[in-house]
Amino acid sequence: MNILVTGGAGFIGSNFVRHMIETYPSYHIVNYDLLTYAGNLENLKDVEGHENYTFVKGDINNRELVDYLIKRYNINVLVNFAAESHVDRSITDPSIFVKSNVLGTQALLDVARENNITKYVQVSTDEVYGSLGETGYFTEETPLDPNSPYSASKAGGDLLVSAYHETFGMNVNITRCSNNYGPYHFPEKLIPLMVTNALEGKDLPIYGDGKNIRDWLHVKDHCSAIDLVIHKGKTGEIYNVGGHNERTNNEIVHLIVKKLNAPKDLIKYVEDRLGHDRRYAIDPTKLTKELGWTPKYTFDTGIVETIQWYMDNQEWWKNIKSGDYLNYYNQQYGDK
Ligand code: NAD
Ligand code: TDX
Repeated sequence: MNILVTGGAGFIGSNFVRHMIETYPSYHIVNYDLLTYAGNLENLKDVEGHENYTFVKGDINNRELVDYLIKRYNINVLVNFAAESHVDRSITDPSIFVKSNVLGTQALLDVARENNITKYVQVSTDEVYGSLGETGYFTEETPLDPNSPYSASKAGGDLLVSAYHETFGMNVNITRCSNNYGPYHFPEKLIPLMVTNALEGKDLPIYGDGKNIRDWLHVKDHCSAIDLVIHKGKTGEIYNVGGHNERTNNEIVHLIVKKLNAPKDLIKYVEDRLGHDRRYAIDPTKLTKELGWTPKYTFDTGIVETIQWYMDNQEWWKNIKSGDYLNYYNQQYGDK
């Protein structure tokens, strides 16, 4: 297989590129990424120069370049991770979310179709289903009901993928995963933000009452699910990905404080996120029953390993936190 991975320099994409190179030495992986603030080639330093790996910088909206790469590398599978991914940024500036997550997806679908790509996989999110009450789970049949500009743009991309399957018969799959955690997670997101702030002795800002619930999955378990979907996913199908691991934000932050032996008074309750979804929880039965997926990590071991990774890789996150990120951070948290 020759796989075009778009957005492969971000958090999940870089873990996926590494997973595929290690698992399938005969495949060629072409990583195409715009290197926005979230894209970072340091995430893939260890695979650079590997004979089955190529990196190309570019925008998924650049149809000519994507077309050229598909032809040049005889691409038969396209996996799209490329997206603006942070909910808070989508509240401040929604436009780029529509451009990359909706129009970018459409550009990829057009070029993939023109080149008769055998399989297109769209990496999506549980946030497209909106927010749950205290009980119940998202299944693949749950109606789309996105609340943030981020999740609305992801839902828009998903609808185009389904439409290209129905209208043009393209062989597509959509995966909808819950919140990931693990190595190379950009420090604007809850877990890496709290771990790195605690290591720096900085405040730990919890939005609202901290009782919002997220369903956490180790990024490597997400990668193994996408791998299965590429190889065994049935045409046009959607697969939810999650490991039944619901935690409140309060639980997550208290756990991190405890593991790092950090002072509890670093925890600060700040103004809530606008339109803050209360609870996400995934029912992964379809993926488990039909494709045989099972997660390998428990949260208890995964979070300890992840905290250790941030302790061992301080240069990686300190480089990020001292750059452009500082302006974002001051804008986001400065007045809270
Ligand atoms: P990320 O922000 O860490 O990485 C996104 C990558 O896409 C970056 O490398 C960035 O440079 C690249 N990119 C952005 N716009 C681009 C464009 N126009 N052209 C080419 N490249 C572009 O995000 P992530 O957390 O790794 O998420 C990857 C995908 O998985 C996203 O589609 C996201 O919606 C989805 N997802 C994320 C999670 C999560 O918990 N992080 C959960 C479920 C689904
Ligand atoms: O400083 C913070 N304080 C806080 O309380 C931050 C950054 C977050 N939070 C809360 C908001 C959420 O309830 O923590 C929870 C998790 O927040 P994020 O890490 O921003 O993730 P979330 O909004 O749940 O979205 C993530 O999971 C689904 C990814 O960023 C998305 O790309 C993915 O689709």
